[in-house]
Amino acid sequence: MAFDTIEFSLQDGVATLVLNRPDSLNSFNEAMHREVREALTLVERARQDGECRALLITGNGRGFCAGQDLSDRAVSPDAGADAAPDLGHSIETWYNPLVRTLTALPLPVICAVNGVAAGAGANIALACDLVIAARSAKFIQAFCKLGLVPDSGGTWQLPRLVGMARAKGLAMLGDKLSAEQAADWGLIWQVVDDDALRGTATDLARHLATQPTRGLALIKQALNDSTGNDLDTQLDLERDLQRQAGRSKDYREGVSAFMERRAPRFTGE
Ligand code: T3D
Repeated sequence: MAFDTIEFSLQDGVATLVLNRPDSLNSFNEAMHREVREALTLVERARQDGECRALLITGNGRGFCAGQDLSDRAVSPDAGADAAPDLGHSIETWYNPLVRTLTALPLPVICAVNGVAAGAGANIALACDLVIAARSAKFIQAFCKLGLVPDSGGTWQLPRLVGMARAKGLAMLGDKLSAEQAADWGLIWQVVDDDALRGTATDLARHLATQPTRGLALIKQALNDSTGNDLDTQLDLERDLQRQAGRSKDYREGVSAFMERRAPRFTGE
């Protein structure tokens, strides 16, 4: 399928979605939202067909994503509130469904942050399961500079990942956070040299796509759900998910391969 604002491919069990509006640092306009949604529908279909077992998201050019395309939001400061765009509608229609889809997708989602990730762009990256950043990348909670509130799950992710003190500093100051600082603070998984980013992220996605991806999806669910659960509820959830995992073909294959001292061949079933 041909896209204008993204690139999309499916190879070796890995779907790769590349944001492709480099002139505006891959900021989101409605066309890109529509195409990202369409691509994620293809990912889900391919997952159900057993052809997609990991998703990699990255961007073209020197930015990963600068959040909302602000050229779609320009209104005279003197115009009344009625002239302002309804940002709640935009969030409800586009950003929230995107974050919900990435979070619920039952396969590993890797984000390769190739450059600046600002506003919603930063928080969409954080909604992915494993975030790898180029050494030159920066994370910016740019919202406060515009009088806005972090969205796309930022106010939920930040205190959980880095603690309330750092979350407030990032959200209220909107300073650039370097990739290395982001990794040191536990915001992201890994930092690599710029020229190694795409290769490292692709290798990781291909590796994950050969693993027991049904089990990885259950791990994702357990860890995501843990944030709202008390220990008792989480123990019950682990029991239920382990029951499901224990019935998978991959579990049987994993145990057989161990007993036979051979490499396992996982299929995600
Ligand atoms: O509205 C809703 O639907 C609600 C949802 C809101 C979610 C949000 O994401 S709100 C936050 C929006 N994003 C921002 O506030 C970030 C704005 N951009 C910046 O602050 C800076 O561009 C960066 C710090 C990200 C990068 O700075 P720098 O110096 O490396 O690059 P630059 O020169 O500012 O940008 C390069 C080009 O990209 C430039 O275009 P030009 O002059 O070369 O033609 C710039 O205008 C364009 N660009 C960057 N960010 C955006 C953008 N164009 C439109 N929208 C952007 N967000």
